[in-house]
Amino acid sequence: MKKVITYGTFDLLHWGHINILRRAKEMGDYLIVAISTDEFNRIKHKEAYHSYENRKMILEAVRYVDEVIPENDWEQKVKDVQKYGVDLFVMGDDWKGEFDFLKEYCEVVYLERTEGISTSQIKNELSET
Ligand code: C2G
Repeated sequence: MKKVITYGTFDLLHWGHINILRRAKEMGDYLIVAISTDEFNRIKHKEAYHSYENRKMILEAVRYVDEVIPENDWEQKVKDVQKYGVDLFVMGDDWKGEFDFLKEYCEVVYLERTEGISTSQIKNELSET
């Protein structure tokens, strides 16, 4: 069974997120999503609208997602890949090259980001109404 992992905040879940989750799942058999905790979001200088628990619950309802684990820090990826027996690491290409150190442990693929949508765009446009 080919296990895939991806990481992110996934706040205000939108079709750009669904595009990468679908493609990531299509590249294997089992998709793990490591979702940023509220504390880690602070480290990423991100303020999520939904709490970790609610973002986790929403992701668990997505057909492409098989398991959701917490992302607590920048350092956990190698451990996660080993602990969960991950074969493939996938991220949007806004992260291209950032996680190439994982190539020692698994396949690393950066997928094209979906243009025209983002959580910050949603927030900005709603705040202008
Ligand atoms: N994404 C995408 N297209 C968009 C928006 C997001 O493909 N229009 C992808 C991002 O490239 C990322 C994933 O969806 O792979 C989740 O995006 P975010 O929730 O913004 O995650 P981010 O803050 O980039 O956190 O350790 C990695 C970090 O946790 C990534």
